[in-house]
Amino acid sequence: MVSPLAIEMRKAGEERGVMSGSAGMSGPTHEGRVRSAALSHSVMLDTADVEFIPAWISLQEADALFSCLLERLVLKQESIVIAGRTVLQPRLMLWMGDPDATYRYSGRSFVPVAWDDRVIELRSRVERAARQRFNSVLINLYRNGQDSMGYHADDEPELGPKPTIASFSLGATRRFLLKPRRKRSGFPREFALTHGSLLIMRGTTQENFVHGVPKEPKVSGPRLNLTFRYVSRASVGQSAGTDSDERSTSGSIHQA
Ligand SMILES: O=C(O)CCC(=O)C(=O)O
Repeated sequence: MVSPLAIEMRKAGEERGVMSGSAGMSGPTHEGRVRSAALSHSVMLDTADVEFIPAWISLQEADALFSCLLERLVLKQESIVIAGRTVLQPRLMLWMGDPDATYRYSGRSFVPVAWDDRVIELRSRVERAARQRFNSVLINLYRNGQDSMGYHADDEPELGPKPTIASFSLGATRRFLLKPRRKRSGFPREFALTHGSLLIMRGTTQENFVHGVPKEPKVSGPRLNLTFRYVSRASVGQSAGTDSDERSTSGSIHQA
């Protein structure tokens, strides 16, 4: 039984630094590069707490940042271990952050590269929007619609209980799917992650839900996604994490 879905749509507030906006949950993408009224969405789905700001930065700024980051960042296709098998992730990635922000997932340990100046500027703005400090960021490059991320939760022990994760997107609009760990009707829910959008997951979202970015063969352009996190060795032991991470998969939808 799905709990009542409460969707609060409100005018994007000055305090969140929202600029012009459009598109939203299951809404139109910004193909055609048209933006309309500024709307952000706070979505309570059962115990998921997700805030989505479709046009968090202006189109001009998003264009400039996208070209600049594509030029500056060196991303690689990394392998991870799933069920004892070493597989290549279907996308390129880079783990960046404070020197002690080592992150372990899917059988690998990622030591951060030093902060890039443009990413650290972006981090300050994301921190203000999310009202949360971040010491690291996972950067993923989806080269085209064949690249993907399988369903998983960002619930590694280093992230602590009830982590806030802020996900910033540039480039091609991609589908972001969110579904409960236990199968329920009416799911998955979908967000169109547009160029310049910010999606913030809080509270028990990671505990109760998994998320993923499926393949979209019709998408030809690249997309960069930066998910800001706070990792801490002190959190290890407070949170169990799971071994249900499927982020290496091709992006097909796995039923819970
Ligand atoms: O690319 C995305 O929007 C999702 C990224 C993600 O799920 C992650 O970094 O854990």
